[in-house]
Amino acid sequence: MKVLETTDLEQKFQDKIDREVKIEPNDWMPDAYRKTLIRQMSQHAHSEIVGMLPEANWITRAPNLRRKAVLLAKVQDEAGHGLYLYSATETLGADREATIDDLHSGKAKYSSIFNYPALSWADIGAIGWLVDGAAIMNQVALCRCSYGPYARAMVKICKEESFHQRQGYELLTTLAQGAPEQKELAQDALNRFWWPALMMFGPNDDESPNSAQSMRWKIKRLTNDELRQNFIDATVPQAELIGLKVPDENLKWNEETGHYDFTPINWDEFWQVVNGNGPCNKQRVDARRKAKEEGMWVREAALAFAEKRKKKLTA
Ligand code: FAQ
Repeated sequence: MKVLETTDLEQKFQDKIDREVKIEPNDWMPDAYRKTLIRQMSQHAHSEIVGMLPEANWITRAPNLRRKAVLLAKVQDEAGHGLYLYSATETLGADREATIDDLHSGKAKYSSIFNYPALSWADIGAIGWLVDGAAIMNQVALCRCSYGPYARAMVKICKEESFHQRQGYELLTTLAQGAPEQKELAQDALNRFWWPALMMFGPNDDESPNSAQSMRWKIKRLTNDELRQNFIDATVPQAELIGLKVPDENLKWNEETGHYDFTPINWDEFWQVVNGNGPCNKQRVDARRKAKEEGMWVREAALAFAEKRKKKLTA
């Protein structure tokens, strides 16, 4: 039997990708492909889990039972997304606990957006509408990612995110049509979440070190800038429809390009937040660390039970 050289293997791998054949966990893959997926998928999992914190903080203060039930369901969904994504990351050989420990030590990244506080009830609407909206824009493209387990996880996640986006928009619509003070709250939430939501898509394409290779491997199907532009084009009319103003003086429909023009993003703020200096970075990581420490007895009990059961079954 002919032993394939790495270069042959790499060629076959790329051919498969070019033919739109999914890569599965036991297939040969270049180390760099595996590493890039572990990086992106674990960051994505951490984002889902850390992302529960700003919203969970409002569950006890929801204004009525319907809103409370919806918010509870949404936060639970995010936990589920984190779990699928940690499992999908394990199919690449990553150790789940080590990955989580990287989050708790501050080594691992997670989405910049979750380092901003949710200051008012209107922020719950803005998070659903803008943060889940941006997440969907990105994740719909990831449903076609070349790595099978990630692509399949994304299909279910996108269905749930779509409900999240709608509940957020409906919440803000209700506020925007309410008393002047309620409309003000909605506008203030949009003012604070607009720019951080645009930053979720990552640096501009010419400053994105991972994009070119990830596009070649069809992990990413659209670039950071393409996704950001699609998000702006879809979201600005939604803001106008409910009488809110997007906080960008240079925002203007461009007949020639068929897209909105907008002010360049403040990348200094983005990198400050990514590098640990956002308004809530410390609080978020501390909360996750504390949750692990305080839940340790549950893990220990579950592991002891599993061990006992295993012994019984093999006795
Ligand atoms: N925040 O070369 P690129 C959600 C890092 S889920 C922090 O462009 P890439 C649901 C990037 O990691 C939201 N860091 O990187 C929800 C890289 O650093 P590294 C999360 C960021 O990977 C809603 C460096 O900058 N979604 O919201 C960010 O090709 C409500 C250079 O960047 C995903 O994770 C950022 N915003 O493209 C939950 C989707 N952007 O690792 C609860 C999957 C970039 O080399 C409540 N991820 N960086 O040290 C992706 O699609 C990609 O990883 C990108 C970045 C597009 C985020």
